Amino acid sequence: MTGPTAQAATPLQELVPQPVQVQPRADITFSLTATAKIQLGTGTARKPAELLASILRPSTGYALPITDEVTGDGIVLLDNADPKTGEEGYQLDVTPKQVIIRANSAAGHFNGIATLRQLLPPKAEAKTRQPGPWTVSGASILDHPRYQHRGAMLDVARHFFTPDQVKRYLDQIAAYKINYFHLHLSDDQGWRLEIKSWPDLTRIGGSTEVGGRKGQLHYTQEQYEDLVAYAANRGITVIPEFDMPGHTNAALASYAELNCDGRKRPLYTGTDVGFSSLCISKDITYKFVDDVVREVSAITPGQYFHIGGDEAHSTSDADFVKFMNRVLPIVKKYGKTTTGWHEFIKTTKDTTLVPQFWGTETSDANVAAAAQRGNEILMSPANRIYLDMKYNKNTKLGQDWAGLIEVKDSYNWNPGAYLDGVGEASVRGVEAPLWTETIRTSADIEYMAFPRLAVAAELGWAAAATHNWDRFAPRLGAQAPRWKVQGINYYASSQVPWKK
Ligand code: TNX
Repeated sequence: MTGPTAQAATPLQELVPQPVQVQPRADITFSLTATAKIQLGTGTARKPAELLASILRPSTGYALPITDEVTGDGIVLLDNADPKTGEEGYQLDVTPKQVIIRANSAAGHFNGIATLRQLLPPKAEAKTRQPGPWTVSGASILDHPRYQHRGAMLDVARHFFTPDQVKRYLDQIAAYKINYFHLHLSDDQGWRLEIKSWPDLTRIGGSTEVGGRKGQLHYTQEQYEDLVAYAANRGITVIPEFDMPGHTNAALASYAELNCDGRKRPLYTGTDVGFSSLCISKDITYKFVDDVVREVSAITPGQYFHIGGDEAHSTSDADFVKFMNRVLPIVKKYGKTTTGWHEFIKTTKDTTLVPQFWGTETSDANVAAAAQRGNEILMSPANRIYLDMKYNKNTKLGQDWAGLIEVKDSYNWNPGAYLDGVGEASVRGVEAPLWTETIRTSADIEYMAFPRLAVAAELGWAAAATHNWDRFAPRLGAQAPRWKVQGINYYASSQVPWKK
């Protein structure tokens, strides 16, 4: 081959993220037909099989029954994958009559299925019946991720998003092998999850948002559990965040006793940061935190609880330490592992906790010291991978405090060699946060997240040695037909050769 544009690319050259090994088998083509079955050779693949069926049944119009018998044509899900595939990898082999996916875990099967979806024609993603053929080019793929944590965050506090809007985003991120979804559930402008022992958090604190819209702008615990299950059925673990001790005006407006002066704060619908703080010296503050962590942990199967901790500009350093010294043991008591914006890590030497770096510099002494002690760092540098940053000065949505982030800028950094003193082995993964001060609709979410969310997924999954913008750009551009079929409102950056 003389170059990516010298001949028509096959779907094997269009995968995002790039797999570890792709061996084309030019002599083989598989076609999914009306008699195909999704065959389970292992119980761990049932949820992945159900997800695949739910995507392919509407578009193909085929019955695609899920069977426990491995026989006949169709898609076969087996265990006993090559140990090289690790916890989350898979092998995918296209034969004339079957596509065989092997993995040693449900996570591996979810990832294999995400690859298979991209090997099928884009119309496979349609919600209505489309004409075939449903061909897959012959290939053997062996794949596993660079990092264990590939994340997306959605801020539902600045603007509230309904469960259906959140599910739409979950569908979109699952297609790129994102395995953690961080929900920013409280901030100055809103408290978004029902806490039964503190009902005014949502009754008052969840009654408005940026811009002043009024409503019941929160999730009941049942709705949250449904979202957690919806994510799990796509291989995604939810990480709930309750930001503290700053970013707490919504709570301070709901309960007078959380304020040092015993007076409720007014609701806030602007976009300033850094003006609020829980009252560090009052015991009721820790009763409040305990109740929130207890109730939320009980309905959160994932290991991580995010305590925020960022921009506590209205809390003194000494108070910040005092606060974290009381809060971190509460999270532990309820069986969860604390993750938080990186500021909190200066208050603890616990190496199991996960600081999320969100700075705009390439060095941070506290984060480097934590990495030296053994903490794993989650990488979200704001000037690289904040999805709310404008692409260029003409972008109507978003902010620019961390800079303008064109698609190439979001790609051209190495998470494993970015922060001084934080090498590859200290990096847990990459998360792309989407703050929503300026974001109000699903179309807005999609415009900021696509294509940069796919970039984050590539950085989190693809092997470091494959990092090359000229080779990545056409693969990214090849996603456009899939996004069009799904009605995803992406930003058609002129840096990317978009496929028609
Ligand atoms: C900073 S990043 C914040 C958020 C804002 C965001 C806007 C971080 C941990 N805190 O409160 O929404 O900037 O880009």
